[in-house]
Amino acid sequence: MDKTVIKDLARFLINAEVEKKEVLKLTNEHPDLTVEAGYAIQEQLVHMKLEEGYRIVGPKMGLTSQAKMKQMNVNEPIYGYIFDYMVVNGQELAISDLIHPKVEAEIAFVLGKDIEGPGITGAQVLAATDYVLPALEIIDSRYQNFQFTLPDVIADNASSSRVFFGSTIKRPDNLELDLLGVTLSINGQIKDLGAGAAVVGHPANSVAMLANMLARKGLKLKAGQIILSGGITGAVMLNVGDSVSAKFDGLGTVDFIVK
Ligand code: 0L1
Ligand code: MG
Repeated sequence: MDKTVIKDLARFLINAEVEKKEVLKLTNEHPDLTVEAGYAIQEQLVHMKLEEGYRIVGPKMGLTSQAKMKQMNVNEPIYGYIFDYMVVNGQELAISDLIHPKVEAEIAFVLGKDIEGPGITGAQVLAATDYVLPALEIIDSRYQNFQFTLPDVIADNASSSRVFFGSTIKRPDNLELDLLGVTLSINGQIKDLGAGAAVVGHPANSVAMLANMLARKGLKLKAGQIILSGGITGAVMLNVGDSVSAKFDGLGTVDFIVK
């Protein structure tokens, strides 16, 4: 794809985020957009955000559940990036800054040393992990009604928007992350629940897949990055006034209110 078109499409998606306006998916105008071109647009978008002065907190995995992969007809998750401005300090989500946010519960990993694929396994990820912590990721596709194809959502930085991190941090060897149960409640009602195994069998497998996918681009996972491994629960739509609470077995709770 032509470099100018890649730049224009990346700017189009950044503008949609900044102006909080949903847009039509890129493949309406560019029906031949490939997954590779989707990542080229994402890379350009990341480059532009870095140039604007934002910093990467870490990469994230998306579409890690069987349900989401089946829905998108893919057999591999996708990745995107969480930036510093996306991390919410405090317990309030300003919905007026967003388009149509949804929330999903995830486990985040912080590595003690770099991991470089290919061939990385979940066991190697666990051995390299300093600690894990609970997270609530807010996804906010820039596309109308969350309607997109795979290249579209990759270009849109995997719908990344905001994240709340919990304050309980633990070494992974003290936890069975695949069996770790999570409930996601809104206004006191459980909206979804799951166990870590919902994330490609084990959240560490997801981080290993991420390392191997990044290796195809000559990139690696870096020590100190906070990596979101993928949704244990489904993504639930948010409305003003919602009180959101997720309970993670052994990892405490993460709560916020939608303002
Ligand atoms: O973090 C995620 O799993 C989001 C991936 C993009 C799909 C979506 O927006 O639903
Ligand atoms: Mg997610």
